[in-house]
Amino acid sequence: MKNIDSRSHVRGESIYVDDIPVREGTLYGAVFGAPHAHGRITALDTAKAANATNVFRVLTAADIPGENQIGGIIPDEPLLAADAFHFQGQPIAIVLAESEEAARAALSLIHLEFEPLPVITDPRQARAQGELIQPPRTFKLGDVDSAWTNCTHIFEGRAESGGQEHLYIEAQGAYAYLTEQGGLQIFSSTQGPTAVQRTTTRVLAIGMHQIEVDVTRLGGGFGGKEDQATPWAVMAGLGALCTRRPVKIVLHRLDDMRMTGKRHPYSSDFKIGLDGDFKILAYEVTFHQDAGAAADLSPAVMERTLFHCTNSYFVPNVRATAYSCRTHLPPNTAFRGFGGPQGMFVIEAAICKAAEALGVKPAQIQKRNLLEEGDAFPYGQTTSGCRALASWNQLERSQGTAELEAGIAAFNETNRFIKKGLAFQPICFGISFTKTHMNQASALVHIYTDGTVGISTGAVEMGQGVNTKMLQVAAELFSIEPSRIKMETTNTTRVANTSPTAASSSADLNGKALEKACHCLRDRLCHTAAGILGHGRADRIQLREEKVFDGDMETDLSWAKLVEGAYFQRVSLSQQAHYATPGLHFDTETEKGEPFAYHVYGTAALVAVVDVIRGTYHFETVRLVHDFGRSMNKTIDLGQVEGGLVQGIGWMTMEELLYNEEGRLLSNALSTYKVPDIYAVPEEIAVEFLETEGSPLALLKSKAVGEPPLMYGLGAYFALRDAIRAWRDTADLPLAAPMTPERVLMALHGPHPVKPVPEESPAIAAQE
Ligand code: MTE
Ligand code: LUZ
Ligand code: MOS
Repeated sequence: MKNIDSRSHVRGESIYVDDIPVREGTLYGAVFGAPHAHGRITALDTAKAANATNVFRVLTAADIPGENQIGGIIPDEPLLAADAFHFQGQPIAIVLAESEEAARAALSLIHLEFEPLPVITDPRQARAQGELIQPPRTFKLGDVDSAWTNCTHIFEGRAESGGQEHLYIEAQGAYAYLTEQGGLQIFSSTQGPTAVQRTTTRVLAIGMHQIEVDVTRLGGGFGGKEDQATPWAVMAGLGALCTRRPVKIVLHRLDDMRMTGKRHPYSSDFKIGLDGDFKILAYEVTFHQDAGAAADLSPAVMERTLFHCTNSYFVPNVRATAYSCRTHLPPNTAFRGFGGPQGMFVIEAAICKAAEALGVKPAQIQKRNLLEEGDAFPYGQTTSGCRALASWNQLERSQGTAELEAGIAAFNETNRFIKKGLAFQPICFGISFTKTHMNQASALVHIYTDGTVGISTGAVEMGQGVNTKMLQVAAELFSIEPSRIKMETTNTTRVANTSPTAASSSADLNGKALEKACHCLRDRLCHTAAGILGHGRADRIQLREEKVFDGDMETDLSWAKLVEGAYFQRVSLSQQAHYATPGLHFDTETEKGEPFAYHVYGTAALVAVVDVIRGTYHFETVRLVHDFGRSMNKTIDLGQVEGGLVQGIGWMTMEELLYNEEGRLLSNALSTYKVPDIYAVPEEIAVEFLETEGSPLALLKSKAVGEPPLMYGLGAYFALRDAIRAWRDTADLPLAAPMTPERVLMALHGPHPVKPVPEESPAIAAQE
């Protein structure tokens, strides 16, 4: 089954917010953001802007009828800054004009006076000054303090990972207009339609029942629209309410990059202890999360960092503490992996440091410590259906990693100016929202009298293929042609109170709700068919390929005739259903529980090739074995693995997000912020499906696949480090990502303390 959007995507016919035909009288909004990172507002004059040609009105905090508050977890962020601002680009005013150009042009006429205040851009400094979003949290297992005495080897260090721009192709945007009787219609490019509805209610002081949020699809979200699509939608709604005209706000790419939050940078300290056999006995880690200027989703992201602090390893004694530090950057937010990758990077860095010091390959330590069935995570849940070792072994066996390793050694022996490096990257990712109550979803199915079907769920299509998977569920349960089924937009009046499409869980949650609805309808139709066939034995009825079977006998009744018959018998052809993942719980007092429905495992091997004169590099091959359960759509799932992997490699290598000390984003355009393009993609990506039982909590036993593959990308950093090591000792190299070509060059030739370069091999001497 192909992705149902492929055809319209390729033909340019797919509809995004900016493609919605606008209504007569539409106004266009442009947002005036704070010119500095921290300041107290002393004067704001919008009169000149408001009088500019084609400008209709300028809105400020004073125009907000409800609460000037958009903070979801902690109420610490205004929609429009009124007294003070806390990051560069923080929205202060909205210009509404007859055209986008007129709105943008008027921005420079807004006059703001402010008293500058000190700017913090370093999370450790924020912690030192007591600037925390919430109190720190600590996850513990065993007894770390007494475990150190049993360790043969102990290593300490610091690990740092940078931020990451989402760079969804469709920028943030929304379109809103008033309908009759106080209603407000909002089209938003959001992963969380209910979040938009709820926050609009708060800010505009109108009931949720008056607000209809509709989402056709997103041109990518990657977490950047889980929460941060909301303010633009609320602003469009505010504009519509204040002017009684339709309002459209679509961010310019440069504004989107400057004003929105990104993946959280982390700066962390670790201490790791191993026994003589390289078993990890103890691990202690302190995370400093750069939350930016407001909480946004940072507390939840920080929580997932703690959940994944030991990645796919069993460590009997752990103490992990995380600080969410308030700085003056745009509030950082969800990004594929949601803090998990940042947590995993630190233990991988710790293992790498240990391996380099002990003179062994990191893989030796990694493999020795993989989780086994029944092992406990620091949060109390134990593994079930663990595939950590299975995926590693299968990778070694069928992807020829031993030959790969031998080939690299031979290559490095004989090549002086090009060096190769290898890294193994196991992953383990927990599936479920870590906030238990969010693990619910619903679906609504209508069967029309002609036998066609319309499906609504709470899931938002953002390129990950969830609509195709939903359609597959209905097609399979009704045993009808996919062409009979239409996936409707995600709309808050058809499916209410949704969780955002996030946590890789939307196919599982919404698909399970859809399964329930389809089962109900199928049961009703089987009863109807049994009645029509005269025996009343619904248990004998089967729907198969658009036909009704009585036991194994085909009948004259087709799907379409059955549906029509049901209508004339006044049987309901519509069904709503709700699903909540069973068995989940978590206690934040003890920091123990069963937060995840299941875990996804896998192992990758990455080969980096470094030009040691230039510091440039590429990835020759990535081979991986991934635990899909029983993939319900291999094409889509393969796409998720490839996309996630490349996005992870980008984060670890070329994507360097830079703010200066004034909190100004320097990498603010595509000329200065590099994401992987087709040339940066590994030459070979070999994905092997580890076919497993799946999990009963996964949709059709097809495991969630959206986020986990991003974490294979962590290996890119370590493969590069391994290649550099073939040229020069890396012991004193900071464990810091991204490993840009600039950083690689400095690692190869820079002034860090150098240990003696190993003797040159005879083969290289011969080349001389
Ligand atoms: N794939 C595409 N093409 N575009 C996206 O925006 N977002 C990722 C992932 N894959 C994303 C994507 C993120 S962050 C998540 S949480 C999941 O898709 C969400 O969808 P799912 O729950 O259906 O897996
Ligand atoms: N969003 C969220 C997420 O609110 N809770 C989560 O646990 C989560 N995990 C991954 C991605 N988004
Ligand atoms: Mo994904 S970070 O859960 O939107």
